Amino acid sequence: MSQALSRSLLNRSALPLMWCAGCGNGIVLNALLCAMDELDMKKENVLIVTGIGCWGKADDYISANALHVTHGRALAFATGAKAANPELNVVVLMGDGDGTTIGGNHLIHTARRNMDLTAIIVNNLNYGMTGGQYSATTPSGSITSTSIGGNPERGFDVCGLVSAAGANYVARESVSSGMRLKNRIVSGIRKKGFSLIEAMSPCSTLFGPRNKMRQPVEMLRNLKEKAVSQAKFDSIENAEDQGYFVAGVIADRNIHDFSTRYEAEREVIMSARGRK
Ligand SMILES: Cc1ncc(C[n+]2csc(CCOP(=O)(O)OP(=O)(O)O)c2C)c(N)n1
Repeated sequence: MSQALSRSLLNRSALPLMWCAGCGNGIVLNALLCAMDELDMKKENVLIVTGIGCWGKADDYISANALHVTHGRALAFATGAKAANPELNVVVLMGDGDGTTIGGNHLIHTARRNMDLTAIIVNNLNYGMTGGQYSATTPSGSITSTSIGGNPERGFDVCGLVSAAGANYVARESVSSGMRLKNRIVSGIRKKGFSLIEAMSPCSTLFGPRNKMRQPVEMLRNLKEKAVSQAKFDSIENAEDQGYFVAGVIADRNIHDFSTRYEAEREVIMSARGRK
């Protein structure tokens, strides 16, 4: 990425990164830092909210205001912060366990409210930090520490769910395409209303080796091959069962966001009470 050298909001004092070799989190972090540079975001106006998990440690490496909160509740904290200070640029970083499994209900309702937040969910298809248990996004049949014979459940289509719930911007990319990921994050932060960027990423320590991808590079290659357009996805028989996923922009619209509507309604109430 050409902008990679600037990364003005990188907290160099926290380096080296704590993530395993071959993990995709560093690529997503880099994409976010480059996006923030491109948007000329100032640390005083940025709040990073993280839940618990490997990706939840990302705020350590970002030089901005941060809230590191309880597992699954990052969107609830972020909603409170944004409602209290609508000027803040709030970016919420969650794993698939954090954001879609224990935190799934918050995800649905934050999208429904269309809160003006940007969420980046790193989907590594399992609970990384706690030993590779299956999450709500683990594909059917995958081997994890809690599905040793293959996951009997079906994984969530996170973008489909959030789009149906009403978010203004929804996109999915793989870490095999860092520049596209950065571009989606830029669009998501620019968009008023709720934005979700799902980053498909390898867990090269726990998920890969259990699922016939011993080397990190095999996981990256697999992600690159399985990221397809909607048209291609629709043309492949049993695409989901074969691990294909749609990459690109899933939703991009301008339904009114919570903060704008709330502010207008507050004005009405205040003037009815004779106060401004
Ligand atoms: C309420 C609560 N339940 C469970 C845990 C244990 N826990 C910590 S991290 C984690 C899973 C994280 O997985 P994910 O969100 O997918 O992030 P990753 O580590 O893969 O980046 C769990 C279950 C916790 N800290 N708090």
